[in-house]
Amino acid sequence: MTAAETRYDPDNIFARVLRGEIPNETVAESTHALAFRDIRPQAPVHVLVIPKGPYVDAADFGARASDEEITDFARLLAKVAASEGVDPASGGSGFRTISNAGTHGVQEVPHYHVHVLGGATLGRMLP
Ligand code: DGP
Repeated sequence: MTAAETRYDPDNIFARVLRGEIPNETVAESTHALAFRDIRPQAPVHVLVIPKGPYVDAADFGARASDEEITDFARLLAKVAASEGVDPASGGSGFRTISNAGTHGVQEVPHYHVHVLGGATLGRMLP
């Protein structure tokens, strides 16, 4: 096992969601990814998109996932933005994606996930 693989905790909350041990409100699913509603929504639309594979964060996913997994993940995220009605390309008013990593990123769940937030004007986080 590589160092990156051993860094992954197979008992983290989203691994347990993927195993069906914790219920979730699924929004969409693909071969390699799952999208479900955040348990503590910070906006009217707050969906988490996660890969089914054991990746800790965006850098780990980008370094170790296959091209097929990465494409599948991006396509599912696009599908969620459209189905949640927030994708500007299909008449939505827009959305934000956030992915926290590590201590400074204040990542709570150590399984890579992207927050898709929308449904209201969001506060600016960057200058
Ligand atoms: P973060 O790791 O800081 O990017 O945020 C993790 C998010 O996961 C946080 O917004 C709350 C959400 N969350 C934590 N536990 C659960 C859970 O059991 N189910 C769902 N649907 N969301 C969860």
